[in-house]
Amino acid sequence: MSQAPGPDTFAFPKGFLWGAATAAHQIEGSPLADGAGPSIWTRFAHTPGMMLNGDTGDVACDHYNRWKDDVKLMRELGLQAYRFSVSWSRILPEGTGRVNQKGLDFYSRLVDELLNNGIEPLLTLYHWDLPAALDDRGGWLNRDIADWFAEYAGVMYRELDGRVKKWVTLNEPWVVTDGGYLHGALAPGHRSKFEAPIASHNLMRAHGAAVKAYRELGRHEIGLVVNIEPKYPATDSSDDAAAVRRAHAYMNEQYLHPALLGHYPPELKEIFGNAWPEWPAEDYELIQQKLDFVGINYYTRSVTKAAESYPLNTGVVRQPLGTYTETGWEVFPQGLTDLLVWFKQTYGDLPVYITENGAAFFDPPTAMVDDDGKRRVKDPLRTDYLRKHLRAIHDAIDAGVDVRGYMLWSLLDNLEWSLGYSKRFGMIHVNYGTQERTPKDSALWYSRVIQSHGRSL
Ligand code: LGS
Repeated sequence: MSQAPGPDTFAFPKGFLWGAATAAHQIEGSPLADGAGPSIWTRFAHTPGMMLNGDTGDVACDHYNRWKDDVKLMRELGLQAYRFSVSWSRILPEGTGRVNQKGLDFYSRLVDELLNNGIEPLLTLYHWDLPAALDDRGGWLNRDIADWFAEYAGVMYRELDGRVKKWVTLNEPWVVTDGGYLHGALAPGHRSKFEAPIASHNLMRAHGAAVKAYRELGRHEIGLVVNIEPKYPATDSSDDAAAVRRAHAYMNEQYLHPALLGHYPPELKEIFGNAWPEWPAEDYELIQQKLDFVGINYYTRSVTKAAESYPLNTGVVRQPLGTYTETGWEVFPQGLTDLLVWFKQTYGDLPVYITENGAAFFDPPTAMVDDDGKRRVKDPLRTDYLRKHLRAIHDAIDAGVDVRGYMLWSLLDNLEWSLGYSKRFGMIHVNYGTQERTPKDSALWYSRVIQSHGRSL
């Protein structure tokens, strides 16, 4: 029989960092303001047919103008950390070369405001918005991108390393290649089995080059953020076991293996066949740099079976008794414990941050006004999701995994990439007609969790 949780059951380790996350293109708006160059996402969103309902990031949450108010909201909720990303083409409008001081100033002011409010910044250098000028030169398919990325990273380190102490090179390289180069639902919208491995490999070379540059120019911590989705077999057949192996290698090991172990999992060759190239030995040396932490984004698991699909030959089995979010992802908190334990067993005792976790559930476009005249958004499903996942993290910590913090996805409702504004992940509701922000009930709940350092879970 399981015991009812007592007051200290969910106390988190000292120093555990509670925060929330966003990404530049999803919240900022004003993509061309103050001399910024276009990114592939600005271009993609303006290509007819690519975005649900024709939505674009032109206004988004107008965070580019409302950043000060947004930091105030963070402080009011008691956040200790804020993970955000920098838009490369605000800093280097052509991707390399000329630095746009006004772009740098925007992030510099944001960081100062965070620090003045006692909020620790976690800065992601690349959250998918490649400068369009670099896409015109081949983007992630061009080997030179490792140098381009290190150049941009260097500009940021020089400007902010005194004030930013936690840096992330890339957010979810798997999504960049699977969505951007293999299946085409995300920018730059390519569909090629031959391009995807090249883009993946260059992402990892760029990651390595940026970490290497950090060791020369920075003095704090740097890591990589990956999305991990544990794979469970649909049946105990050997075909399904092989499908799980392929899906796991493709999604969960493709980036962590080279970054931390210095090689790719052998299944990639099996999946991509002759589209998987042999890489020069020195590439692996560049990719495998010492990291200070790994960031893990977790949303769901998949129950996997062997099935005809391109190029993995796997399928996902919907669970008849499962709970699903608005994006159709199964709610499965145990998967987060399992993956953290797997991470420790596979890669050792590296510190881990949960850099994203959260859920889209239906919230109305306008907050309701309660009897007491206050605006409110009741979102019990999100609170339930968050509570269960935080408990799952606690279980992993009990099992010995060194988890250092939790960044809820997301601070604000925002542009969910090609799904536009149709999916709301925020703990703060955004009325896109008025830009009015309303902390949802889940945000008020999270605020109490932070205050009690997890005890109120
Ligand atoms: O907004 C993105 C969030 C939302 O859900 C964020 O920018 C990304 O970093 C991250 O990919 N995000 C995200 N990922 C969940 C992916 C789950 C895919 C499940 C597919 C099952 C069929």
